[in-house]
Amino acid sequence: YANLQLPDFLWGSATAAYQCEGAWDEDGKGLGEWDYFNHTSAKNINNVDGDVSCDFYHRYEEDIRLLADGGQNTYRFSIAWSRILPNGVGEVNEEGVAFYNRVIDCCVEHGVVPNVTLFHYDLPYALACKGGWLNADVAKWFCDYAKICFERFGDRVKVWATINEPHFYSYCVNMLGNYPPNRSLDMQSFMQYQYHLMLASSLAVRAYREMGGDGIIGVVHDGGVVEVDPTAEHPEEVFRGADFMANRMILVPCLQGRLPEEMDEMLQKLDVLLYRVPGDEEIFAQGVGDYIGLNVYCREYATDWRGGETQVSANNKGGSSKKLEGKVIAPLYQTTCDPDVPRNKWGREILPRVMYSTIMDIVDRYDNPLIFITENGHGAYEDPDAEGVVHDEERIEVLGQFVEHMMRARAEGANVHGYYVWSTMDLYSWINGYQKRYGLVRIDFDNNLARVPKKSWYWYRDLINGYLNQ
Ligand code: BGP
Repeated sequence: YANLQLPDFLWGSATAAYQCEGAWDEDGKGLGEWDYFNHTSAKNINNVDGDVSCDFYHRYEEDIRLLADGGQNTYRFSIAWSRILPNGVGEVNEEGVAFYNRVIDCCVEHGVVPNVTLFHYDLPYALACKGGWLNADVAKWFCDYAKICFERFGDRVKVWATINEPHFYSYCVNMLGNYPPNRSLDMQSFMQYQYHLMLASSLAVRAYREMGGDGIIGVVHDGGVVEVDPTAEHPEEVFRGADFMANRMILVPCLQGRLPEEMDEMLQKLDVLLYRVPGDEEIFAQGVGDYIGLNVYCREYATDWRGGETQVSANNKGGSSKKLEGKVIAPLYQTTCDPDVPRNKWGREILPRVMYSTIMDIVDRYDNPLIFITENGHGAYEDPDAEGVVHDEERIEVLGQFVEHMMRARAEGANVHGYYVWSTMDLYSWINGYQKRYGLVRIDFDNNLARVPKKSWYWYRDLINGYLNQ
């Protein structure tokens, strides 16, 4: 890490293209899968879309300036594939390229390191129509798109992520059925998705090196450590099953350049047949990432499978519903509820110490790789005071604890060199619309999209200053 010309520690915040850009059909942008889904589907739970969102497309200067004023030295954002290639493949849309050039230049002018994700859930609709991540050609499509980005932006972008959360994304699309195209409990597609996403990622990593890329490139994983309920009768089996399902289909290819050794055994138990092509092993072997990005929100709290059929659930409605997130993955394990752990309005555990265990699990088992905490956030409903300021003490409290646990891991030797709050400003939440807020900056969606820093913005600025001046 020392050889890269980057700050010793990257302190920043993150967004994703569809969640903040708006301008869904401007300047030659092609239709994205989420555009199509939110415009047409009855499953658009909150009946909202990202057509305008924060209008980052027109207001990026203000957002990046605010971020820099808040002491942040890095900004993680994603590129919308359909802005660069409106049909997913083929002709480049120069206006899309020009937009990201402006964003990147603006970062550089403010001394902000751009950390760029190539795919954050927004597949071009033209490719979705061809089966998307189930199509055997998808890795090549992705790699061709990635190469264009390396070529056009690689002179200024030195930190790349191929895919955001290949595991959680595949899970939402194919098991929960709350991301388009809403397949439910389709284990076959869930596993095939992860396989193709990691194959695509490895192919792009290899291409980056072949092109002489002089930065670093990795994958962003929804890092949730597996912890087993102490009353489980077969804790080792539970751990193996849950860790395979939640982590190892991503971590092993990214960090060790191969598929997990237990994969065939697990797939057999799950009754899944994976489509693989000769030559894939070589791609995995040549596509080892330089780092792993971890989005840390919660853990996978697991216990023995009690015999039911596979089923999954999530709480999409927030405070009004008592539904908890949970799953039964027959015959491997099921998740369980720890009554002593507080939960947020969406039923997710609030447990900052998992930051430490998530990092240390990877340090111990994957040879202490370079790690960035690419997302960590606290979602809430919140109202501003009369001046429009949000007093988000709860966010400050929770994130402060998460940071302490990260620093504890770092003090014990973990190779952690970056931390990003989710999110830079309030934005569209995939299945919760605009009510669930994560931002350091409030966006008034009813009043001209006015930006007002929250209490947490000031807190984060002081925290960064404190660490930088240590
Ligand atoms: C991560 C995604 C982000 C963001 C965040 C919060 O999984 O990478 O894009 O959405 O979760 O999720 P949500 O808005 O669903 O609460």
